[in-house]
Amino acid sequence: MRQLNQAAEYGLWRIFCSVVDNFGDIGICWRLSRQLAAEHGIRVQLLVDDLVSFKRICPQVSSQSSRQTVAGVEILQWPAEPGTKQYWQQLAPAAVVIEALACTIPDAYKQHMARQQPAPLWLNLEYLSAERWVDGCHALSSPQGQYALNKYFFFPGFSNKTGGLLYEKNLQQKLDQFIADKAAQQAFWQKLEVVAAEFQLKMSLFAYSHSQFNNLMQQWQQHPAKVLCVIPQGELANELSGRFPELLNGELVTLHNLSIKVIPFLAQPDYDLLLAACDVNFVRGEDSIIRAHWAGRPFVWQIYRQQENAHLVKLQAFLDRYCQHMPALLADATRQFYMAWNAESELVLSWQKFYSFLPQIAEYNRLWRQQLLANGDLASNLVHFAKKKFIITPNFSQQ
Ligand code: TRH
Repeated sequence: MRQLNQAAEYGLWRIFCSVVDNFGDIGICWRLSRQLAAEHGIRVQLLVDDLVSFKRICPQVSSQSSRQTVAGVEILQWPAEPGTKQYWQQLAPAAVVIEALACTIPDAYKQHMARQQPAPLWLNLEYLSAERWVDGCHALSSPQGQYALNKYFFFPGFSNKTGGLLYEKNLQQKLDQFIADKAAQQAFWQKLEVVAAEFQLKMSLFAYSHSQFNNLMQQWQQHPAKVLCVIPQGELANELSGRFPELLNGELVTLHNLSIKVIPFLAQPDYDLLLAACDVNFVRGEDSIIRAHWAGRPFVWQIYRQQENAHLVKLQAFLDRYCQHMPALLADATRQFYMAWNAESELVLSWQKFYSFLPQIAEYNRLWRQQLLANGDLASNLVHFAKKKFIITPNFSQQ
């Protein structure tokens, strides 16, 4: 009943997601949509232009269906332009419209919004950045003259002046339980056809291609105990399969003390468990870095590459915040390995240093996580923001 009342209060929320490349856009939109529906009782409609990518992170999605409901979220195929004016105009009015990650909603839909009474709350959910300027830009609005509408900029981020980070209620409890439950972990690894007990160090490696990766692999081969490196299907796995074709059949390739295995792309909740089940996680992009935070294990971030090395500025900004309270030696080791990993420079020495600090990094990460959680979670902050901006709109719930 409470949920129904909430739905009536908030009306329909429509989220637009365009998959530029990779999985970050849909990964973020899907988590947000599910959380708004499950935890806030909001009716959410997610419009996505690439159901095939979506299916990779959520196997329940049908890539053939233009309208379906999964996990309480209505999923609509975002139709290709042109000739779709009618499509946009027949959509039920939404109380909140989220243009996610710099996708551009169609003009015909903007006109539709402009005719709505009252006008919807229009938000641009921005990319994640730790840069200082974000603090000053979060929640600002920009008048969209030709439509007589305001658009608000909602920034995820690492400070209490931003919208925070995606984090589901009870996630910590769920992950802690999994970490404490040896049988559950064993069952998890079994599903991946891995005998986890054989390895002293287990790592997940979700990365863009990397010219120096071979050096790191050689280093891992010399590790004094057995090391497992699991690599999700994708770019890096394909590259490695040039040398070890059996990897693509799911076979374990063992090189001295290093074993490598390519694993299937997992459903999002299983990927969260993988991060919790490993001792070190190499993550990439905007969503997996945050999931690695919640897993509480040491992690290394390969940031999404941008032209003219613009991503390195973002990386420095992240490191400035993340390493701020680390003891100097720990901060040095972390910075060096991150920079080497992202600039594709020599990795062996910086890895050795980073590795020697793993227990301290894990401990530090738990404190850093608490600090971030004090900023509230992104979905709740978004709901709070909407509540402040728009007043109860019961009519929308009838649509
Ligand atoms: O896939 P990405 O490289 O996505 C990128 C980045 O987000 C980048 O910042 C953005 O600008 C670009 O897309 C367009 O990395 P990311 O963000 O970590 O997204 C991966 C998603 O895939 C995340 O939601 C976790 C999910 N995932 C699974 O569900 N199963 C898996 O097995 C793996 C490896 C990932």
